Formats: sequence, structure tokens, C-alpha cells
Amino acid sequence: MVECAIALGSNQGDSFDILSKSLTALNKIPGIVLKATSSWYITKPVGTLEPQADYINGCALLSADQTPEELLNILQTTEIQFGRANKGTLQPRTLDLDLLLYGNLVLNTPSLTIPHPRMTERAFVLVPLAEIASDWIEPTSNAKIAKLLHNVDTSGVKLYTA
Ligand code: PH2
Ligand code: MG
Ligand code: MG
Repeated sequence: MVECAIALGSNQGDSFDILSKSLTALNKIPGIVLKATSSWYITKPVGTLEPQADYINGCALLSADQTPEELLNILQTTEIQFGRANKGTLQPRTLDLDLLLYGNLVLNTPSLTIPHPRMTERAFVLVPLAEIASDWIEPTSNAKIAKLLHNVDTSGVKLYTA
């Protein structure tokens, strides 16, 4: 089993319900065990071309016996299961599941880059991730998540209270 970190996001549909149910669905998949979940955060959209709704974001830690590619496939299938239609990177979505970290693996293939290439600059990832993995060393920067969090502006990330 390999310890993995994923980021979850949604800004379309009943986001809180979709995000919660997606974690339950992932935990039911053979070979995947949900180890920890962060709080949920309301976050201002980052990098989108058109104005769009605020996101709910969070992170989770999984133990998985899948390869990175198998895990990516599972995440993409789960996105579709929860109604994701739009594959565009910067478009609104019902569910976005991003593989952030896979143990201390560094991988660059046409279909998959691990660690997630933008995670070190995204407060909407680092704030929830630091709750559950503050001492995890991000292997391309060699810095702990807690340290990376110090370098980003967290003003657009607010704790979500249901
Ligand atoms: N995801 C994006 C682009 N911008 N902004 C926020 N706040 N949250 C996201 O999950 C997000 C984003 C592309 O995946
Ligand atoms: Mg994403
Ligand atoms: Mg994605």
C-alpha cells in the first residue's frame, strides 16, 4: 500500500453533498482505504478566465495498492460518476479529483505528473492538505507542506461551515 494525497473540488451542483459522497465512493473501492479527510473550505476561483462560482475544496489521504495510473483512472471514473461533463481545466465542475502525492514518487508522463505541478502555489490545496499532512515532504521542492503553506496567500480560502 502507498500513502497518497488527493485534492477535491466542486463549484457546480450540490457541491458539499457531491464531495462527501465521492469520499464514501472512493473508500468502497477495493485496494483503497480512506485514512484522513480535511475540513472543507470555501475558496475563490483561481486562474479561471471567466468569473465563476466559489469552490468548495478539501483534501484526503488514502492508502492505495493501485499504480499511479490506475489511481488516476479511478479518480477520473469517479468524477464522471458524479456528473462531471466538462473536462476543461479551468471550467466549472461538479467534481474535480486531483492526485497530489503518491508516496515520495516523482513522475512525469504525458498523462500524469506527480506531485501535482500546481499544488505548491495553490492555497486552496495547501490549506486543507496542511491539516492532515503538514510534515509530508513534497518531493520536487523538498519542503514540508507546512512550509509551502507559508509561501502562499491564503486570503481567498475560508473554512466552510455547513
Ligand atoms: N481548480 C481549478 C482552477 N481554479 N480554484 C479554486 N478555488 N478551487 C479549485 O479547485 C480550482 C480553482 C482547476 O482544477
Ligand atoms: Mg484541479
Ligand atoms: Mg483535475
